[in-house]
Amino acid sequence: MLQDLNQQAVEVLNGNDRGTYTLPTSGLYPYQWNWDSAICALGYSTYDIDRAWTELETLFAGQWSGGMVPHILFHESDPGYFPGPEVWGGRGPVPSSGITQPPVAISAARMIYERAPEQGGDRLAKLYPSMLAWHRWFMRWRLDAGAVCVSHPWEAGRDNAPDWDGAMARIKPNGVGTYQRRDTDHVSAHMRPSNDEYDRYVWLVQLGRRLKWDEAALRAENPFRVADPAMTFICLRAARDLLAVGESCGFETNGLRSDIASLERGAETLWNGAMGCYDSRTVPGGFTGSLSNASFLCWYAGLNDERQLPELRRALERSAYPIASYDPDSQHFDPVRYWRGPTWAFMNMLIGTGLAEFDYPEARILRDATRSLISRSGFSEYFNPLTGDPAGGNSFAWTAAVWLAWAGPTAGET
Ligand code: 9WN
Repeated sequence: MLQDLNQQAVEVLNGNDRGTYTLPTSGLYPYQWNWDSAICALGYSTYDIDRAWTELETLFAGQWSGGMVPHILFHESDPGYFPGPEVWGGRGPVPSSGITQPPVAISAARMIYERAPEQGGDRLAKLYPSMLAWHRWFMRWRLDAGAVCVSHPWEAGRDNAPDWDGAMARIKPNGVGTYQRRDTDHVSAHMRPSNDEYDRYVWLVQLGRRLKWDEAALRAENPFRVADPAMTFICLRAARDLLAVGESCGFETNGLRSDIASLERGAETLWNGAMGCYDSRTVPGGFTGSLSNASFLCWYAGLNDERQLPELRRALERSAYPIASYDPDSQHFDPVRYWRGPTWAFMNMLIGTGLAEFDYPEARILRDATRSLISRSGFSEYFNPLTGDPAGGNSFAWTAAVWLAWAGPTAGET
């Protein structure tokens, strides 16, 4: 039965494979997404190392001259998605969005290399300067006191997390005009962001396009800036991974040590002592009061922080199908609305990877819980943390990849 799921996972991944990149799922998301691709590459690496590298190479082929790697690459036009390339007006080598996503791809490159160094040395060497340029772009444009900020909820990848509510309320989406959402053609509206949120997402895209995605101009005019624990922790791990492979392979590592120290200091600015968790911080402003699945990525970042353990243990017990993307005891919790409560398998994998590296038994508890969830409800986009029911899109590439790379029985013991 679990072996059948291996086969099904490969079919889901291959079914979304477009040869050199992978769709998150066809219909709802007909393009290449940044952090989805990184997770897919980890899935491919369990049975096809060459295909795993190709996924990352296609992603980096869309890198802008300043180092930014876009969150969506529009390889082939598809009217089924809004906002498409003509709305974004990206200015890179491939039609794209104008924002990025957390750089899981950098850490994925290290993992894939270490899985089969003899097959990946040349490909890693070619990708390394592009990865370093992306890291430096974050350091140049996104830091606040060392924590990494997001400039759009879509950049965080946790689109409608309550973390952004305060910063979103600053936006008055006047003049956004009429547009047609396409996401609710595919998924029931009660599982998706609200229309008020969508107006603000689109308003921010229009602002970026008007400013030609000039980061200095955006820095001055964009009212949305939030220091995000997920972005900070994922950038911190990426920097450590660049340093590790740079040193072992003899690549340039200038500045990485001091960048790591800055990011560590930045992570500490996200510690909300009153709540006992890592929290987002609106800039300017303060803590957002958010205990989310992002709070538990500190171990993934290489920070063995015992202060975060009590809430982790509570999160593992509080819902039958952990880890909820937002604290079930919060007034903002909604078990099916996207990033306001549902469980996301790939976030569990990142959290569990970090926990395993510090030998916490919770790594195994989380992996086993994710295994039962996927066995019960399939390769869904996300899941209701209270009932385990599937939610969002189905036949999702990254959930299948998580099965192969971490949650399934052949993924190796944690
Ligand atoms: C906007 C593809 C992406 C994920 C994000 C997830 C969702 C897009 C959307 O889907 O975002 O980027 O249209 O809702 O929130 O994490 O990368 O799976």
